[in-house]
Amino acid sequence: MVYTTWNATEVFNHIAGNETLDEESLQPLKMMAHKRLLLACGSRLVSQNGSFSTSAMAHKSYKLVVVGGGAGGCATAAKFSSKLGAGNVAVIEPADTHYYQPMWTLVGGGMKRLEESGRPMSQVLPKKADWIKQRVVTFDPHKNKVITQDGQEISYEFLVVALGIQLNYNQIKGLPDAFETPGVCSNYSPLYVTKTLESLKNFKEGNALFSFPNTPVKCAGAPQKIMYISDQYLRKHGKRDKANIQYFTSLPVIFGIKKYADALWEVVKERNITVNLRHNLIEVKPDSREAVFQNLENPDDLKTIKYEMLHVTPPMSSPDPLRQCAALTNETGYLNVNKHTLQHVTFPNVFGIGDCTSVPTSKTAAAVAGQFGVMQRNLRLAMGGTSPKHQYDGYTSCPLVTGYSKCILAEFDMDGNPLETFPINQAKERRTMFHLKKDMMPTMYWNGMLKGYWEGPKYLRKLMHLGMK
Ligand code: FAD
Ligand code: UQ1
Repeated sequence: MVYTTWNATEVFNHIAGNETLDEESLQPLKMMAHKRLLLACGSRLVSQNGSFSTSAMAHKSYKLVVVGGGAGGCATAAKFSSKLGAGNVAVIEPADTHYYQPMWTLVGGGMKRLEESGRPMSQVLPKKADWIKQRVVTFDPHKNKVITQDGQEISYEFLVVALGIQLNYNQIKGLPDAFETPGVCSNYSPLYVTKTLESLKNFKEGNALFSFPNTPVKCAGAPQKIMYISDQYLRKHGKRDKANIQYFTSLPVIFGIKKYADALWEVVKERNITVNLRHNLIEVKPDSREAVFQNLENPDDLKTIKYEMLHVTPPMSSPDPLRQCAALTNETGYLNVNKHTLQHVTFPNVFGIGDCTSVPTSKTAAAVAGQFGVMQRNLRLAMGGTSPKHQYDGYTSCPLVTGYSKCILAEFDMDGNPLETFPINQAKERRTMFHLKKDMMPTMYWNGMLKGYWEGPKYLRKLMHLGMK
């Protein structure tokens, strides 16, 4: 095990994507962004079949444009399309299916089916909003417009950016091709999540490896939730004594918040799981079934380890079209918003919500819910010509599922302090929290959050603590 001198704030900033890069680290990013910008500009002129696009001159205009129809975008569109009426709100979203991603932990562990986690986008986006089924390729905040892949220019009075975070599997040598081979899986994509259960079913003997990348991620607990579920699966099926379970994390800690980290160290000790801190997965060799990890404290130290099963959490980044717009982003490429008001720091008619923003908290749907309450109120004030006054406290939550009936419900704020809803010790593994995660949260998401009614458990917390928190 490697020990380092990172402090809690550094760890927290790392997970939240809030760390700054030096000029040398930024150089390759800038070159890549420049190349992609040229490609993106090209795609505006040429349609998918290679001919010139007839829609290159199409131009539409809206009071509010929402980019991205995921958790944050859907809630925002629902709230404002009902307030502003038909024809005033557009959502730009390319996907056919809206996924409730938090369910993928349970899909990988065989507790839910993948189909249960998705619904047609047409059913979840509000009827009163125009759905532009396109990918945004260029942001032009100086001209209050965005440009889509098929060349449409969409103008706005107000813009909400809700693009989520980008998965970069291809930054690991050997991926994504190795997903076609036995034992390699990832709960982070609908393409690979069903391979997790398949890998567990086919497990005979050897190493079961679980990785955490050297970038910010969404739901920082998910890479280890599936490890605890896998441990329980292997025990249930009489294969645990043939398995060597190992966690390889780029971080210097098991979890960013000490209260929950202490509880998780107890879990790994009790379950006989090995934790390797400051190790980053850099290559998968499917022919020899080996994974290569780099020791981040000593980069020349590469460890090649045989696997029977390898669960990959990919490196992630701000989405390319956003990263390429320097006017909108901070030095790490995320949408540069005021962390309390969620208004853009230089364009007052631009707001952000969710994983694509610079807000220094752990990226989760629970955080999106908390941000939504603040953002929609501040956006309404901005639309009425008033300055935003509502303040986001950084609330986020990570239900750390540790088996088929147990869960530690981590809840904390942007300073890394626990901010718990229930007046009990939430660092303890509990069956009630497991049912909250597995049975209650999906209903709350589909029927509350996506319709713009769920703003996180702030009022429930006050009630539970008799107004004291
Ligand atoms: P998303 O919901 O990801 O939506 C982004 C949308 O933008 C997508 O629909 C995408 O298609 C669209 N988009 C992307 N690029 C473009 C483009 N160029 N133009 C237009 N649209 C675009 N959170 C929890 O609170 N609790 C959990 O237990 C939990 N567990 C998780 C487990 C896993 C395995 C995963 C993967 C995530 C988990 N999360 C959890 C995290 C949660 O799902 C995300 O934080 C949340 O969905 C973020 O919402 P968002 O609106 O920012 O982005
Ligand atoms: C939450 O609000 C939320 O967003 C919808 C989640 O995402 C699925 C969560 O996992 C959790 C735990 C919360 C917080 C809710 C309560 C009732 C504590």
